[in-house]
Amino acid sequence: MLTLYDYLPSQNGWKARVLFGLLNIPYQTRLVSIFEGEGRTEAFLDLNPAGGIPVVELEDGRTIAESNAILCYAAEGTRFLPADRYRHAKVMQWLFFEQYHVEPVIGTLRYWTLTGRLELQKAMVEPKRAAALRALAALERGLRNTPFLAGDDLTIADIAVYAYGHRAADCGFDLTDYPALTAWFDRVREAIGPGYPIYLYSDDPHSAV
Ligand SMILES: N[C@@H](CCC(=O)N[C@@H](CS)C(=O)NCC(=O)O)C(=O)O
Repeated sequence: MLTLYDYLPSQNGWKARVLFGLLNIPYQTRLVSIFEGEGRTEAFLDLNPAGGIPVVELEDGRTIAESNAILCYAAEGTRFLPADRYRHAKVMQWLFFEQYHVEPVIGTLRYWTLTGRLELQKAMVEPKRAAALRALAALERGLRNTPFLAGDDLTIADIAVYAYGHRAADCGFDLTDYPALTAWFDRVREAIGPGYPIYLYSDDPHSAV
């Protein structure tokens, strides 16, 4: 069985939980106490040299880190990662977009906001907010003429971008003027179905400053 090294308030971890659920992939969870430094231990760095979760450990002990690499591995050969060369490339386009424009921007702002770190990061907040607005505008444009990011059906691109994208309100963004984006949020929510709760950092007393 696969082992998922996870931290519940992480939306990067959430991506893997969702895909494993949709594909009925059995896995066991090993929670990593990232705020207590468990990700920086030798044992964990052997699993992922970058020290972050999620990490998947295969039955034979090999590991895969980076949430979107985990999605690609698990989705290979399924409807969530189309084989068609163009649609495959479109999925990759949005996975790379997510890792540059969404996760380190909306994800980081959300982390600072929900764990009381905004003041500590004061100089970086405005540039991040400007970058987040650019990301939201790009998504609004990209979703105007397509139900899902890579065509007519849900793919891992939607799961990845939705993970932090739909939490933009957690860091104070008002999405009233993003009708295509919010309609896509509804479509993704419906397509993945219930059973994938969002956890807040407040569930972890170690996450506060
Ligand atoms: N780009 C990576 C980011 C991984 C990452 O930064 N994970 C965070 C949780 S969301 C983490 O484990 N941080 C603790 C640390 O790096 O020590 C991914 O998409 O998986």
